[in-house]
Amino acid sequence: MGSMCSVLSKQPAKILVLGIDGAGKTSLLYTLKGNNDMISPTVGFNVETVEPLEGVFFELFDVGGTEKVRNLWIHHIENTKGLVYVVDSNDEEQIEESRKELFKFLKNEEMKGIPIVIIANKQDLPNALSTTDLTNRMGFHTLTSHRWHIQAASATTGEGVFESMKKMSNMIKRSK
Ligand code: G3D
Ligand code: MG
Repeated sequence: MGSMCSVLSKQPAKILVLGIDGAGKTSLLYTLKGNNDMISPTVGFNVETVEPLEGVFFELFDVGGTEKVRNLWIHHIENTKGLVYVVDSNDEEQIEESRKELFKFLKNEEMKGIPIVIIANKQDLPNALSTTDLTNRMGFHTLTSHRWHIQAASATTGEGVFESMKKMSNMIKRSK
C-alpha cells in the first residue's frame, strides 16, 4: 500500500478530463485548483497539476469538448492513468450525445484498462438527473470493458468533487 501511494506522489498521474462542451470540465479544474489561481491555458487545452488528497498528485488534461476538437481526444491518451468524464446532469438533450462520445472514445485500444470516474455534474440545479437515472440513460450497465464509478457532483459548489478524485486515486492504485 505504501509503495502504491508513492507511485502517485513521485510524479503526477496523468488524468484526462473529457466531456462535451459545457459539461463543466474547466469549472472542475478551477475547483480542484482553488478558485484564486488562474488556469494557465496551453495551446487549445488546459493542463493543471493538483493535489486533491494529501500526497496524491494528478495532472489534469482538459482538452476541450466542442464537436470540432473531440477528434483530438485520442491524441492525448498516451500515459493516461485515469479518465474523468464530465456530464451535465441538467441537460437532458445532450445526454445521448455525451453517451455516444464516451463509448466511441473507449473503443480506442490505448484506453484499455483505464479506470473511469463519471462526474454527474451540476447536481446543484433542481432538474439534475440523479446518478441512478443518468446511469440508466447512458447505459453504463453495458460498460463492462472498464472499471467505472459515477459520482454526483457540482463543480461550482464543490459537492462531490474531492470524493471523485479520491475514488479515482483508489481505482488507479488498484489497477497497478
Ligand atoms: P466545459 O469546460 O466542460 O465546456 P465549463 O464547461 O466549465 O466552462 O462550464 C460550462 C458552464 O456550466 C459555465 O457556465 C459553468 O459556470 C457552468 N457550470 C459548470 N459546472 C456547474 C455546476 O456544477 N453547476 C452549475 N449550476 N453550473 C455549472 P457559463 O454561464 O459561464 O457558461
Ligand atoms: Mg472548458
